[in-house]
Amino acid sequence: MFMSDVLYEKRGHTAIITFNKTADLNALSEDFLQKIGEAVDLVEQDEEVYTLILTGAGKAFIAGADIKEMYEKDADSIMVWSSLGSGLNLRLENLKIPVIAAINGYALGGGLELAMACDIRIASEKAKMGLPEVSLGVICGAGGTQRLPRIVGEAVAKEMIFTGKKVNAEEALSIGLVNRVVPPEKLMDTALELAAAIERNGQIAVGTAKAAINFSGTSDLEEGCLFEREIFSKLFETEDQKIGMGSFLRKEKDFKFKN
Ligand code: CO8
Repeated sequence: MFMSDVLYEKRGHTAIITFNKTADLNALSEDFLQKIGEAVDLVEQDEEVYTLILTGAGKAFIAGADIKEMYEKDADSIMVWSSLGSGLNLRLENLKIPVIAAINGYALGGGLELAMACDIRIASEKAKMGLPEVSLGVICGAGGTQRLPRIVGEAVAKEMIFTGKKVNAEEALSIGLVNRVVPPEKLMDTALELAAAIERNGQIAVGTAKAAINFSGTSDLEEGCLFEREIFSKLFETEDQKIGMGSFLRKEKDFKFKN
């Protein structure tokens, strides 16, 4: 499906959203944010989609929020606008399925904020990432100050945010900002292989694991373990549990989960 500057495609159980507004390096304007949101609607409405890959066309994943559009804003209008970005990121983070960011190039400001709301980040060797907002006289407005320290730790996050410096793919790997780095021509294949490895498993279990891991970000250990135990036990009401464990016991290798 083609939605002007956002491309939506399905390959088997994998949905791919490609940011395709190359003239301004996929800068996040209000209109563009809305279009990305519409593509995410398609993912949410389709129960046959098990994983989502986000990537960019051209030399950027997303080079940040649209500076031309932001320049004219005041404190009230920017709140409305940045809540669109924050809302999109929270939606991605809370999608029931795993979301993989395949970072092809620049992921800056709002672009890195969006990538950080994804579950797994794979970077091309050409990727450059950073939160340069302070160089524009502002700070992150879509969760960057909250997610970066959770991912890389507070000290590294503070250095990156206070300096606004960009890190390349290898540096990003060394601080845990991305899961792996691959040559540009292998980026999509790697993301698709990862998606396929996830899709072979029980999808209710994968979604439940995502919910449990996300919960760990906002809870203490005791609460988290309690939450895990509750949703772990609910999985014993699913057919997938009987299929997965039964197949192991019968030594069947070639079996499929319910969905
Ligand atoms: N906004 C608007 N236009 C942009 C942006 C942007 N963020 N980034 C690039 N462009 C445009 C350029 O203006 C240029 O347009 P034109 O051809 O009309 O002059 C075109 O894209 C190509 O860019 P360059 O010529 O600059 O390409 P280079 O390869 O020379 O440089 C860079 C690439 C280094 C990525 C450079 O474009 C750059 O520094 N861009 C800005 C990066 C940045 O500062 N991003 C952070 C923005 S602030 C932010 O994201 C705050 C988020 C707050 C909340 C978000 C809610 C959604």
